[in-house]
Amino acid sequence: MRYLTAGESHGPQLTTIIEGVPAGLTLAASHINGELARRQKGYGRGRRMQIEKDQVNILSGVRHGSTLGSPITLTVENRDFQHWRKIMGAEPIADDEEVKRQITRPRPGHADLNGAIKYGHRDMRNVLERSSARETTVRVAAGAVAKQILSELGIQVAGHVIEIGGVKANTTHSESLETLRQKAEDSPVRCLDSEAEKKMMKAIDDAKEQGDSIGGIVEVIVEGMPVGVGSYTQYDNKLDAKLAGAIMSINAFKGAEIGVGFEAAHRPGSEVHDEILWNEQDGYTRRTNNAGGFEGGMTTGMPVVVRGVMKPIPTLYKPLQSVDIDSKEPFKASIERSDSCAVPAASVVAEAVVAWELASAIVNQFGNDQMNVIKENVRRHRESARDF
Ligand code: EPS
Repeated sequence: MRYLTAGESHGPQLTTIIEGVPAGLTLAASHINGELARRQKGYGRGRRMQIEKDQVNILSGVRHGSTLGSPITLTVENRDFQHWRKIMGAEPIADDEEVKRQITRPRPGHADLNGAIKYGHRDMRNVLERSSARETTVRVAAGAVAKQILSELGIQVAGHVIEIGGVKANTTHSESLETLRQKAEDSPVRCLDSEAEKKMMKAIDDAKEQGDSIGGIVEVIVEGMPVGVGSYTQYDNKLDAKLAGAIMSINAFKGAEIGVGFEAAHRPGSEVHDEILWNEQDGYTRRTNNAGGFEGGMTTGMPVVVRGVMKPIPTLYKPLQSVDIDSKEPFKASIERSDSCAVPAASVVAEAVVAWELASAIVNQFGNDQMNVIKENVRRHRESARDF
C-alpha cells in the first residue's frame, strides 16, 4: 500500500490518494471522522483548531461502505481558506497588487530558510504552507483506513503521552489496551497519569504565558500483531526500521525508539532480552517485552511499543533571533499564530503512521487483493505459529 498527500495549510483542502487497500474492507466516513476529531483535540492547541471542523469526503475507491481495491481519494476542507482566498489563491495576481503576509524572516527550527533556499522562494510562505503540520490531517485519515484493516484482523492500536515539557508520566500500568485507550481519550493531554496530567497542563499554561512552546514524548502500543511480520533478509524489509522512519516523518519529531530503546545501552544483556515461553493456548510468548515487539526486524507477537520525541513547536510568540533575507539585517523571526504544545495531537498522528506501516506490511505479506483472503491467511498463520 502507498499514499501521497497534497495541500497547503491555508489552501482550499487537503487530499490523500491511497493505493493498494484490499477490496472488501468495511469503510465509512465515520471511521475516519472519529480519528480526525481526536487529532484536533488536546490541551495547548491554538485558535486554528476552533476554525476547523475536519470532516472527510470519500471521493473514490469505496462503494456502499466497502472498499473496491481501486485508489481511495480522501479530502478534508480547510475552513480557514475563506480568510486566505486572496493570499493563497491559485490565480495569478496583478503586477501592482501586493502579496500580503509575505514572510522574509525565517523561524529557527522551522523549514522556512532551508526550504526557501532549496526552492528559490523569496516569500517563505511558499514553504511554511506545505511544511505545516496541518498536513498530518490527511495522514491521520490514511491511518484510519489502516486501523480499519488492523481492526478486522483483531489488531488494536492505542497511543498516549508520556512526557510534556519535562513532566514525566508514571508509565508502570497494567491496564488492558482498551482501558488505556479510554483513559488517554478522557485526558486533555492524553496522559494516563492524572498527577502528571495536571503538571503537564500547568507547563503548557506557563509556556503559553511566556510566549514559548514545549515538546514531549508519545508512545504507541499495538496488540495482536502476528509473529514474523517484516523480515531480517534485507535492510528495507525490516519493519521496525519502517516504524522508526514513519515516526521521524511526523512534523517536529526528532527521535524514535522501540521497546526499551536507548535504555538498552545502560543494561546488561540479561536484563534486555526477553525469555521465551510456550503454552498450548497462546503458543510462544515472552516473559518480558523489552524488545517492544521486534526481533530481527520482525514482529515477535508481543505488543509493539514505539515512542517518538517531538521538539517544541518552532513558532514562538517570543521570537528568536533571525535574519531578514531581503535586507540581511538581524531581526526577530516572524510571529505566526501557532499552538504552544501539540504533543497530545501528535500522539494521534503517531498512532496513524504506526498503523499504516503495520497494515501495509500485513497486506504485503498475506496477499493483497481481497480482505477475506488476508483474514484467512492471517488466521492460518496464527494457528501454525502457535503449534510450530
Ligand atoms: C502550524 C501552525 C498552526 C497550527 C497548525 C500547524 O496553524 P495556523 O498557522 O493556521 O495557525 O494550528 O496545525 C494545524 C492547522 C493542524 O490542523 O494541526 C504549523 O505551522 O505547523
